[in-house]
Amino acid sequence: MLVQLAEMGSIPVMDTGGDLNFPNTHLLDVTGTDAVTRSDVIVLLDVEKLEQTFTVSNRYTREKNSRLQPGCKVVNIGLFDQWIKSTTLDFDRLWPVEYTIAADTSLAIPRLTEELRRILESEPQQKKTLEERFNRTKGLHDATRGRWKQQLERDGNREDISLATLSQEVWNCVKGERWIVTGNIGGFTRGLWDLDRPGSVMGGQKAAGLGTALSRSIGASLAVRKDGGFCVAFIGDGESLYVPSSIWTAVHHHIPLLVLLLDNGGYVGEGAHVTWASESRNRSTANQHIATEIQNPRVDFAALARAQGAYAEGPIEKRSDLRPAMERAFQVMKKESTLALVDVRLKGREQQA
Ligand SMILES: Cc1ncc(C[n+]2csc(CCOP(=O)(O)OP(=O)(O)O)c2C)c(N)n1
Ligand SMILES: [Mg+2]
Repeated sequence: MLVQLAEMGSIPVMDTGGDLNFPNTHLLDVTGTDAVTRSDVIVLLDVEKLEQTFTVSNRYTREKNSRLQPGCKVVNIGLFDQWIKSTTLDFDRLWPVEYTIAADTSLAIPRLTEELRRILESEPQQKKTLEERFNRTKGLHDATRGRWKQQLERDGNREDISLATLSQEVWNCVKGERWIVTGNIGGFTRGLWDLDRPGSVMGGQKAAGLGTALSRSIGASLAVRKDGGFCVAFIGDGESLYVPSSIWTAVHHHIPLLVLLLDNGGYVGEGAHVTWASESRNRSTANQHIATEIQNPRVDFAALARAQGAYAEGPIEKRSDLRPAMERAFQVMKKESTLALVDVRLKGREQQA
């Protein structure tokens, strides 16, 4: 539906990181570009957090700057406004919009498409403008996809495992299957995979609550199991330790799930924040490791999974070991309909998000 609307008006489309509604392979997909900064009209369809979408914020100083150019008109279509109440943590600061239209977007999009068709039929001179916009958008799309590929190529000589190479290796293994992916590993699944099947991405987590990743992935796998599907989950080492017993649940119920355990030795995002905060206040960083590192000993995640009857590989540190280990895990997961985990040691303190 959204593809039809976009193609009708040569409209660039941006995904804000929820469930997949527009293929990343489509030439009108401009996710991850600065298209929003140059728009004069923006239509939001089921976008929940306007401030997050429209501002660049500095993680540390908390300073926020609007990405919209002056005079840009925003039309908000969806139902999220209906549940706004009491706490701004749920929805950010209220963002000024031109119109708010309460609607089920599955009904609104066909209506918009029809209306657009009617207008374009009566204004054939618009054709050239649409063509020009299509070409500009295609250029933006290709350049962005190209940058993700370049990053992958740059990591090509590394002996250790980067997020780009991990993402690509997993893709090589599962493409053509009925997967549903969760965890965006620094944007590389969006950047390198072909996400073109509705329902193939399980999007963002509310409140960023740790402990949800494993259990949500098991739920997703359960939902697609009857169609021969399975979930591919990229999960942080810290995150996975919140509810490790959910591994047992997946094994017990024969739920197929491929877990790529992003083992960077701790709460690396948190650790970086502690370091930054200490440095900016002229304090020592000597205690930065406390409550952020999970080391001495490192956790043997493969053993943790095996202890609960799951199949496991790892820790894998070398890139050359990754593909065979993943192939083995993948085969067992499919054949035995169970959870298979690959513990991937990330050097260079790579972060999950
Ligand atoms: C229930 C809960 N407790 C604590 C936090 C704070 N928190 C955010 S990220 C994080 C560490 C995550 O570590 P990991 O999954 O290893 O990811 P990494 O930063 O290493 O990529 C913590 C503790 C949270 N979001 N939710
Ligand atoms: Mg970690």
